[in-house]
Amino acid sequence: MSRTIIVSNRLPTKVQRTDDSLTFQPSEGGLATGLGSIYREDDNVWVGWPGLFVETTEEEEYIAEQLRADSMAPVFLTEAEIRDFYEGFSNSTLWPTFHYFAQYATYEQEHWEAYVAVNEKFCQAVLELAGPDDTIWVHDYQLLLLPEMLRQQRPECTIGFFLHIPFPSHELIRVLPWRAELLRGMLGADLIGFHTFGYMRHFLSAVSQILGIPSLNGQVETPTRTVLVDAFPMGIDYKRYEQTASSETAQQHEQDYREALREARVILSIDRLDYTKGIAQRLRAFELLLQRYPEWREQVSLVMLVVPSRDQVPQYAALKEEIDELVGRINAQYRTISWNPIHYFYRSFPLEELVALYRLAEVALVTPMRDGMNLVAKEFIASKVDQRGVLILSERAGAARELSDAIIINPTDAGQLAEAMHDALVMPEEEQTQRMTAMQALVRQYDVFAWTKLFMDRLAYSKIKQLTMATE
Ligand code: GDG
Repeated sequence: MSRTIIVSNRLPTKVQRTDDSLTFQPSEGGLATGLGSIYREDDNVWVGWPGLFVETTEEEEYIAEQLRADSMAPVFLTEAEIRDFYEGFSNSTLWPTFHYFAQYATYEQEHWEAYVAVNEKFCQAVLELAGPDDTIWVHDYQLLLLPEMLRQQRPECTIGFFLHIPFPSHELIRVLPWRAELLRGMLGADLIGFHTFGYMRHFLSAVSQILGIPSLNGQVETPTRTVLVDAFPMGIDYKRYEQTASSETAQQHEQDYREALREARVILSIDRLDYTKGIAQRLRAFELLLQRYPEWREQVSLVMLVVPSRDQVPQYAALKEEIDELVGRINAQYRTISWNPIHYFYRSFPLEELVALYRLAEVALVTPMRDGMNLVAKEFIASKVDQRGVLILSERAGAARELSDAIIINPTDAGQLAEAMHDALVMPEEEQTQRMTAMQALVRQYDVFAWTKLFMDRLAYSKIKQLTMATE
């Protein structure tokens, strides 16, 4: 019987060291939820890094044994690989380039070599598990070379690849010294998926401009195979957010927050710490709102959650300082004894509290400079069980392609963003309900389970197509 193998840089379980023991914490991320029903079925398995450096083989064996029981197979990374492959090539070369922050990108040959070596390591780990007829679904920018590496070793396998971040204009891709290798790596797949048609078009034009391989209707004709390319906008586990939002616990938390904030109206922002998310620009726009519309002072607070992330990369440490400084300055200037303009948290919250904040907020600010999709926007919508609330959404988040009933803004335009906040705060309830209901229908229907099914069905179809073409 053929099996399905999921491969991503991180496993859906986070292994952490506390004092001298190890803890295993299941991830609550969207991908883990969406693929949970697949990798735990039959003989299927998820291959990935458990997220920590492990020194001894005894410890590696112990971790592998624990994870095996939950259908996972770990790939261990050395300290040098974590530095050069993960923090280096993945997060300091590919991440900034693909998010149009080319000025932050570094181009280190050593990082590239580590990237190739770790992709090979993942390849070996998959080969140990994969039979000739298996289906392998590879995820994200850390593993762009893996599809082709697998294709070389297992020509008959069905291989899918999904990119969770934007695919930029080929003008950015061409800057990378290793552009051709990266594109060829992806083309080892039978099906390549992106969040939007825009990313897909950029990819097809990069393949044509850089590799000279043409495409027609989303089909790339390499000398040996046809590769299908398509858009699959990722969704969330809608019911989970809807149910959590209706729970007693979330309602109680919301009540507590409301009292603590003395009934001030709430604008909410939630992100990982990242320069792509437009956090500093958002703070400046909020300050502009308070300057232009003094009537909102003491009436409205910005509740801003920033989840710590990648603090070993220098730009992230600098961004953290910039945010600390901006929040401090704005609060110092505008606060009163009974009102704080910005409530800033630099930590992560349990799901019930997160959803209580979605319930509480009248306005959600999702204003990244660039974002593959952005699931926070969809979670806010799913949690609005009373159909009230306004989403302000950046035109440069993948989610904007679907959520046209949000207030769509250009995140670099602070003036426009300040006006959008004002408009959201005065929007009549009827209009809020109308927009929210339309967005809920869409997010409910195209949830993460529909996304997984669509991709897997299309992947199976791509294989049948290859086989038919081969016999013609
Ligand atoms: C990448 C792409 C794409 C945040 N704070 C807390 C918390 N979160 C959860 C949110 C949401 C997730 O983290 C963030 O997902 P995003 O989609 O917004 O962003 P990335 O992490 O950058 O993800 C992105 C995604 O992949 C999927 O393809 O949409 O564009 O960059 O689910 O809820 N969760 C909890 N507490 C927090 O404090 N429990």
